[in-house]
Amino acid sequence: MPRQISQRSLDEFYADLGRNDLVPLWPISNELMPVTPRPDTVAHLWRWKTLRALAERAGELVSIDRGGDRRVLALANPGLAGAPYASSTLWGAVQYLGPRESAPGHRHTPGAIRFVLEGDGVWTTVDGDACDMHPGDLVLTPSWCWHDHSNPTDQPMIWFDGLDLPTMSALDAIFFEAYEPDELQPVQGHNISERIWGGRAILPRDRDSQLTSSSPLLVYRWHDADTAVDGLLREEGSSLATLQYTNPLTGGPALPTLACEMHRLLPGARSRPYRKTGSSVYVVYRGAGCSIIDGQRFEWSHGDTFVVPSWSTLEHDATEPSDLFAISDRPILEALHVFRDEWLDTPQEVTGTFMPKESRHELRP
Ligand code: GTQ
Ligand code: FE2
Repeated sequence: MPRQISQRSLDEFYADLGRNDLVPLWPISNELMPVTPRPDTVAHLWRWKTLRALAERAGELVSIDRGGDRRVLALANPGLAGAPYASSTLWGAVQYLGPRESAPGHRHTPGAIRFVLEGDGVWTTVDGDACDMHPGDLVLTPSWCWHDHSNPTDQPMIWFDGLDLPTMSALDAIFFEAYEPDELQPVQGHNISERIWGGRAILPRDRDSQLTSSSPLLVYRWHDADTAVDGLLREEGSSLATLQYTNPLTGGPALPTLACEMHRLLPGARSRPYRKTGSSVYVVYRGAGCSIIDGQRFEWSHGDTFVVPSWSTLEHDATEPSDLFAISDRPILEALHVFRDEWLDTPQEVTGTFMPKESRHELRP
């Protein structure tokens, strides 16, 4: 520097920057541009036992009214300062619909998926098409489609909800509209999209879809996922097979903003360590085992739900044949040409085991 600069003139300079709504880059550049992603989102797991019990209590204590619209418990990632988000980009939740209840119609720009964990006989009506929901089925409610949920049975139903809500919120692109004046839309028929678009790769020749960027097929059956993942696993002869639920018109992801996947794991071998940009929420549909995320062991079985942050190293180790359903923000990263992933050669050293909350303090009955 040409001449001596006094501490006082520097202090005054920084104060003047602040007063003029300016921030200098030099003290924060490493934080703004880390060498590799440093997410606030942390790896975390919610036990099914806890989710199930608290969802049921919500069913006893809280009605579904206009305004709230949904009886939903959002996964709140402990790294996100109390925000009701599973990761910085993904909404994950459990939704509970009691016997003979329905959740009123509405639509919003965030796109959503449902993956059924327990119960049978509920349907989600999506733009007039009542999509019947059975365990292991995936139902789409693409952006701006009217949707409501109906339970005509005497049993409650619980499913996992995934939405791109945090991303839409960051983009200030959220619009919402309640269906009026009735609570529910008229049902034009059941499983219409499945009859038209559900023929595996054999599809209508002369039919345009109303939906373009989202899949026109709104429901993916457990039986089809099971058959497909079984075939792939056998053919590849490995202990891990991954399927993507695709838009039959494009072969791309089911929703333009959300990827939906099914991972089948066989016991006996740890999967190869892997990391990718973007976060994922995993829902254990079947089986038992553990996943190692950045050296931490997360033990899981049916209904447990866990978050894998961006660029975290992930390995699975099943103790039973297991099926993990997952959502991720990968289509967004791919569309922007910033998706990266890699397989690593060395298994992680396990440095700790995740302790879920309910083993630290007991839940009330
Ligand atoms: O079922 O329509 O978990 O609108 C969050 C927002 C579910 C739904 C959620 C929603 C819904
Ligand atoms: Fe909704």
